[in-house]
Amino acid sequence: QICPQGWVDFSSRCYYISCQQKNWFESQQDCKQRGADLAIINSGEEQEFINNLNKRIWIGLTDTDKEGSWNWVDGTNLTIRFWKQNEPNDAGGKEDCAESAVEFNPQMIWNDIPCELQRYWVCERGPELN
Ligand code: 2F8
Ligand code: CA
Repeated sequence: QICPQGWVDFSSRCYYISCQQKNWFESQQDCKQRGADLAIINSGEEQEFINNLNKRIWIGLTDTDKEGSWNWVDGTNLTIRFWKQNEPNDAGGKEDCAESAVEFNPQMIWNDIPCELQRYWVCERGPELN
């Protein structure tokens, strides 16, 4: 079980860390083209790994379908949550995509922001099975 070249292995998952910034939709599209989705965060350890990248990045979390109903792009249930205090707040009525910022406390790090903003992004996929 190995990650494709240029991907980082963490806890039996593979992560692609972008060097450019794109809006949320283009970022998810880029991940799809790489056989992945934007990062889906399922544990404190995974959130800490993302935090340690030291970049503000898009994660695979959006409420574009229904305001206030946050969904992971891969369809899995939103169980563990790492929203900052008082987030998500849909500021200005136009914040439908989630970013993970860089904080001392990685347990409170997500914020909803407008999807058209430019951010780095992280794709996540399983390893290649040989
Ligand atoms: O105070 C929280 C608030 O801060 C900013 O808006 C002023 C954030 N906007 C961006 O980062 C674009 C809001 O999302 C955030 O809720
Ligand atoms: Ca917000």
